[in-house]
Amino acid sequence: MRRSRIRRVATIAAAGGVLAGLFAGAAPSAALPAVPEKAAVTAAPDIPLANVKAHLSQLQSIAAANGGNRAHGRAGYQASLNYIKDQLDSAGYTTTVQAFTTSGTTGYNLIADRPGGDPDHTVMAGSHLDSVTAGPGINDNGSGSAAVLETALAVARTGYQPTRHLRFAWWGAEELGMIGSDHYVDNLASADRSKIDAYLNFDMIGSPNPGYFVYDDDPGIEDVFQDFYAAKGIPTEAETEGDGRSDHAPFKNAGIPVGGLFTGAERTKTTTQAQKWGGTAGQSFDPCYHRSCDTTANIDDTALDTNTDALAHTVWTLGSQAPPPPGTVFENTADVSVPDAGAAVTSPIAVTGVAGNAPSALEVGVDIQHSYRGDLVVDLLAPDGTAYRLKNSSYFDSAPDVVTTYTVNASAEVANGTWKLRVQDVYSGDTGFIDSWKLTF
Ligand code: DTR
Ligand code: ZN
Ligand code: ZN
Ligand code: CA
Repeated sequence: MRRSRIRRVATIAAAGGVLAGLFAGAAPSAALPAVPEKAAVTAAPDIPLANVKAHLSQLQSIAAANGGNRAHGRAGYQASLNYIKDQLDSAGYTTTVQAFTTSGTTGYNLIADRPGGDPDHTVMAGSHLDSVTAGPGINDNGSGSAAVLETALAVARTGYQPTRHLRFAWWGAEELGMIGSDHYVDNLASADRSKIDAYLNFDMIGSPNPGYFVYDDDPGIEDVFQDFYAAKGIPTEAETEGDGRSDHAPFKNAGIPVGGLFTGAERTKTTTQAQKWGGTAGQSFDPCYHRSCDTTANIDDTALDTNTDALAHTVWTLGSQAPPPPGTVFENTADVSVPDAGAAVTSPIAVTGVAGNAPSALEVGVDIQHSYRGDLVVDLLAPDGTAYRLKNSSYFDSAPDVVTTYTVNASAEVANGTWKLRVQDVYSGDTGFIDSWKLTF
């Protein structure tokens, strides 16, 4: 049984190596910001399959009444959005319709915020609402849209009070290339991006010949999903084709931890997969993918029910975690010799599990032992290579050592990645070494 690794531990550093301080035991992994203790998680309710299927019936009726589809720029999409928005408005959500233009047509995202929770630590769950023009798009992606909607309604129905802020989203024009979700992320201010601790994506979660695929992008989120399936004895596989194939891509590209579920599209189920999941080997997971037969008959009820409950479990679990404490520290205590009047040397720190961008007041603590500090030029290198000058050389500054903390506005940099301290001794005579350095986010 995989255990979630999300708990806070002291920072440690291995000689010659670098270690983040977010996770005990295992090597650090990119994941949700750690929490000192998991708040008591109020268990998610079972989400009634009948409610989810009722939404699918509505979406199919909408398609039938609007030219047979719910595609971007068509009346069926607008009617789908209105249906979902009405449900959320009645349940007390703060809804926003965000317009964008693509292919010369206006598209729309629907964003629904649950009042309450810590807005500096937001958990998002989203799905694309548009279909292809070929049909009603009930599995792709009424399934994800209905599951996210019914989970949001369950939050309201149960009076669940999460620690983190909850936001739900329905994207436009995914079928044209994740246009709506891209537009949303592009228009998020950097400070708002860093407030999103997790984005969960649900695109095709009721395929008629289903597989159980869990996104493996962020191990912390993946663990939460895996705990659910393990408790039910359902084997899963890592969803590996998704990068770039659905609406989590813009969030991941912005450095936001992502996760999600998928039951398969055009690819064929193998014999091994059929042995563990049932269904038909040699047949695609969804034979009606992007076809007119993607109707309410194109849904596997067990997969839809199970995945909707997994969605709710993960929203409740992540929503109930206390926000991470300020000041997550990453440190490297490996000594690095600085050659006298020689080439620059670097010391790396791998930062993981910090959502969004680095802060505008990133603290850089350095301890450089040297007999004549005026020899030294010191820079901070961000993961993308951008250099931030911390100290210039100074021919007449004969004092020893550089032991101080610099504050850098690194808000333009994605936090996760390998940062480096670069030190060069530019005058002959006197020498020293990097004793340790650390970053505090
Ligand atoms: N792009 C999605 C279907 C899709 C195909 N592969 C994946 C992987 C992960 C999520 C979704 C998908 C669509 O056609 O909407
Ligand atoms: Zn599709
Ligand atoms: Zn889709
Ligand atoms: Ca020197």
